[in-house]
Amino acid sequence: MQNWDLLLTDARIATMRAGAPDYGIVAGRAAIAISDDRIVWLGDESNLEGRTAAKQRSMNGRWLTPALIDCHTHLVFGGNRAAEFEQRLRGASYEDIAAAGGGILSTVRATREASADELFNAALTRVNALASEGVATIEIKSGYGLDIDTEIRMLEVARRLGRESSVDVRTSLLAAHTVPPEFEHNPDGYIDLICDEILPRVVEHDLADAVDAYCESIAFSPAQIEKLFHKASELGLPVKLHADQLSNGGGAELAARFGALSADHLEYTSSTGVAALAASNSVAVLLPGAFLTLAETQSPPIDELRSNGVPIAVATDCNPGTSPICSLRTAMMLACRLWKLTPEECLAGATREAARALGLLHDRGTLEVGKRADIATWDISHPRELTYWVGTPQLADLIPSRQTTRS
Ligand code: DI6
Ligand code: FE
Repeated sequence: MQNWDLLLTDARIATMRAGAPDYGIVAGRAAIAISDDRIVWLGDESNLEGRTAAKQRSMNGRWLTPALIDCHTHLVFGGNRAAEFEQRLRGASYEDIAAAGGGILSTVRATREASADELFNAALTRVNALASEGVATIEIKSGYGLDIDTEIRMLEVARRLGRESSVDVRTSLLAAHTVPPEFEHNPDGYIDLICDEILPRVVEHDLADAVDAYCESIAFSPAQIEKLFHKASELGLPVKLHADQLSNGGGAELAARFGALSADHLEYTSSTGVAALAASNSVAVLLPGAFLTLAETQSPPIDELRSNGVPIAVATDCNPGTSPICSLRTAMMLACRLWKLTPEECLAGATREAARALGLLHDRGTLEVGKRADIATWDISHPRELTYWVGTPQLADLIPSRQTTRS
């Protein structure tokens, strides 16, 4: 009879399995067995039939869920934009500030000036904040360098965070975040620089797992992004898109045309855009932190996304401009309160659907045999509490147990 590495008993388990009702809850007292960091058995404890493990731990009735996944962050950056937040409170718009050379470009200036260690240390604090509330996988984008050296430095810092912190990091090249000052009058030239130099170098050094872009009037047009996405596809990288955040620029349709992993934001996406996403299997990544911070009033088309069967993920968008929010639990609660997602949709959005949005659903995001044993254990009396409390530490443990900081 097999001897597992670890057996967790007397647990309540919400598997979040696709298609399962009610959080995929395993009835009764449940157990989960782990070998080589994979889930090898899971079910009602009474079906264990005497099988044992090298180590056994009672969960004393605690709730277990898949560890959380933040599938959209910009958490490596220099400086901060608290002063712009004050300007916006006094009435300036995000676009006005960007047009005056602030916005993303002010973070670009601060990021270019920061050393790799400075970027790493500041970002590690944010990674640890997310980990402390149960996050085990984080996507991190570049996009505040907008030149070859700084874009690469950002991605190297993100990779280092994956090696030296407790979380697994997936990286996205977002060189097409906005037009850098050097190319103010030649955005097409900048797209060429990304296609001909930045992207090939990033691929050569295996620094990115995907390519992202910002499709917006203050950033890049669909035609410019198409060129970049063709190059990404040629080099074998999946794509994703900041789509229709401030206006309907056909972003969802563009993402769908390229079979994007995800289309993110979507406040201004039309019915045609939703239908295109549904046909493409792209995930809709909703970012309520940016909606709240920008005092946006146009909500993403939640009902249409739902009725068209588009998978919905929820993420922090942690960034210094539009979402200075380093709490996935807060983003989940906001998605409920602002857009009436159900608590179950939000938990699925921060586990299963977030894994899908990163192309990792085969490997994590639900508690199922064969998947990584990325498990969060909670002091709660029902998983719905995970999209209810904010700022209340309820994480008992992340399994396998992880040090918060390894360096
Ligand atoms: N959309 C966002 O919400 C962030 N980037 C993007 O394309 C904002 C980034 C910033 O303002 O620094
Ligand atoms: Fe973003």
